[in-house]
Formats: sequence, structure tokens, C-alpha cells
Amino acid sequence: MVLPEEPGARSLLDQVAEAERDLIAASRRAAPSSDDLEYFDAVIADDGKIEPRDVMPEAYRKTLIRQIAQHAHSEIIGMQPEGNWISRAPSLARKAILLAKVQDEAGHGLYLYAAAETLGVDRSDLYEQLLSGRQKYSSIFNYPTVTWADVGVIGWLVDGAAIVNQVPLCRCSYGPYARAMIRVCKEESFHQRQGFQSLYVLARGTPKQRAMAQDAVNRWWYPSLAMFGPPDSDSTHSEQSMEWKIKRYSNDELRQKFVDMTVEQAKILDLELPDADLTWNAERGHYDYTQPDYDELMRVIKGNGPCNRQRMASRRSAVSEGTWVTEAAKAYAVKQSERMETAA
Ligand code: BYC
Repeated sequence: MVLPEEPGARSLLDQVAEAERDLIAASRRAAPSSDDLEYFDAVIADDGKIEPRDVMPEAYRKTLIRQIAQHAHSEIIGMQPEGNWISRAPSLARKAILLAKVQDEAGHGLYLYAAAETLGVDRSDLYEQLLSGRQKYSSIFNYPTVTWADVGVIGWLVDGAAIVNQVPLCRCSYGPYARAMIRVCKEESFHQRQGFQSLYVLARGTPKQRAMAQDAVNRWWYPSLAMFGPPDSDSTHSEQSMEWKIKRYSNDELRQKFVDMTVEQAKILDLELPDADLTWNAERGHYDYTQPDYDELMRVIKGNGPCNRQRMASRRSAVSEGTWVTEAAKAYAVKQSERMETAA
């Protein structure tokens, strides 16, 4: 099933493929001959890629660590709301799909922690900062998944918002982050389609199933819009991140792209988006829409959303109760490499 995207724009997956071609070309460029910041400025001006070997301003490095770590933590915490339904999926096929999807999110977390480590941080320090609350994760994962339809809506709206935000990150100026995003986006695109398909079935099911799908859309719409962050006027990092070409679009620009794309998809689902003021504005060439509640976003970011405490408690217990698994895996890896050495 082909989902309509932003009117008049190239498909999101075509944009990912184009970014991948640029990344391959950039990786073939010669290493810098100088170790001063002139090279950094020239690469950014030339729309090239900064690699871990290159000198970079300390603030650029810190911004990337903040954003990539927050992104990695979001993938890992994001496994919880959907994981909640693995044991209650309505069929074996849906259960297998959901298991695979949640496992993909763990993989995304791993690509992203690996990308952050190229900036000279250790992933165990990043976990520690998440657990102590010094680093954050996306606001969206602090909302509960109360019905099966929430799983479909997370796929459609949350993964849909994630793709709109992340496709431009495939063209981020930092090579390892951009490369991680290529694979993440291809997988997210698949996730979004499965969420859409699951909702499509519910929306055409019994009146009760249809009502459950609509109720889930009503609850997730505004939190999904808030995923893009505060409005541009309140965004502390956007201006600098855009100058460095880490971010390619502002929070409001991406939110608008998401609205324009999603309205068309909602028509196919035959579900309502819960915004009476959603109207096409021919002059702007975009839909006008009601903004999410940014005070609520700030409360959720600060730790006071409906599920913040539950999410962090689950994460802490996964670490404390799972330590023996990590230690066993490490001991096994040591044993294997000793065996290989003896055999060689
Ligand atoms: N939630 O200056 P701003 C996924 C913070 S994973 C929490 O605009 P920036 C998925 C922001 O960090 C989804 N915090 O910031 C996974 C900053 O605080 P600090 C995650 C938010 O960085 C599994 C402050 O507010 N995606 O989709 O320029 C299953 C001011 O904001 C949020 C990413 O992480 C928020 N929603 O722009 C399914 C993508 N919004 O750090 C799906 C990568 C803002 O100064 N990240 N804040 O204390 C980004 O693109 C950018 O970091 C953001 C924010 C657009 C999120």
C-alpha cells in the first residue's frame, strides 16, 4: 500500500536514498590536511561530512552528544509502551510483527549509541546519565498504551512523526549520525506502514473496533505534534544546530510537513484527526492546524508526564535484573576469543 506523503514532495524513501548516495561520495573525500577549524568551517560550508578524525568545535561535539544520546535513549525507552502489548497481541501474526518491531527499536538504540561513542563518550556513561535524569528521552513515550489500537497509532503517528523528523537527519553534517539514520529511516518507514495497515483493519472492523481506533487517534494526535519540540520562537538549540547543518529544518517546519502528510493519510483510513480547525490554506499551500499544548510538553520533559516514573522504574529494573545476562554474554565472548586463539 502506497501512503500519500507531503503534496508535491519527493517520497521520503527517495530522499533517504539520495542522502545515502551523498554519504558514500563524502566518505571518498580525502582526509583533511590541516587540523585547525578552517577545515571544519569549509566542510560545513561545502555541505560535506565531518568525521570522528576531524577537529570540531567543542560545542558542536557536545550538541551532537546531547541529541544523539537523547535519540538513543528514546529508542530504548520507546520499546516499553509497545512491549506492553506483546503478550496480548490479538493474533500470532500481529504478535510476531510487534516483536520484530520492538526488536528493531533496540537495534536503532544500538546504532545511535555507537554513533555517540565516535564522539569520545562511553555508552555506559550515557546510560548512567539517562538513569540519573541528566539526559532525557522523547516526551512521546511518557503516554500510556491503554488499548490494542494504541499500537497501530504509535506505528502510524509516532513513527510517522519520527520519519519526518529523521529523514533530514540522514543529511546531518556529522557522518556517523547521518549513516545511522539511513538504516533507521528505512526501518521506520516499514514500521509506519505496519501501523497504518493495522489501523486500516480496525477502522473497517466492528463499530467497537472502529471506535477504539478513533479514540486512540484522539489521544495520540497532540502528543505526536509535540514530538517536534517547542515552537521555533522557544527552541534554544535550533538556530545553532541549523547553522552547523545538524538540523536541516526548524521544529515548526517539520511539524507542518507532518500535518500535511498525515491529513491525506487520515482520509484513506477514514478516521478523524481531532482538530476542528484543520483546514487547507491555499495561500500558504499548507494545512492550518491547532498547536499542541506546549506547557504540557514542558511538564512531560521535566518528568511529570503520565508515565515518566513508570518508564524510568522499568528501565532501572531492566538494568539491575539484567546485569547477569550482560555479564554472562561478556564471559562467553572472552571464552570464544580464547578458543579462537588456541585454535589459531
Ligand atoms: N521530548 O531547542 P530545542 C522515535 C528538549 S525516537 C523531550 O528545540 P533541539 C521512536 C530539547 O532536547 C524519537 N525533549 O531542541 C522510537 C531541549 O532540551 P535540552 C526521538 C524535547 O535538540 C521508538 C529543549 O527541549 N527522536 O521516534 O534543537 C519507537 C529545547 O528544544 C522534546 C529524536 O530524538 C521532546 N519531544 O530539537 C518509535 C530525533 N523536544 O536538551 C519511534 C533527534 C524538545 O536543552 N532529535 N526537547 O535540555 C531532534 O531532532 C531534536 O533533538 C528535537 C529537539 C527536534 C527533538
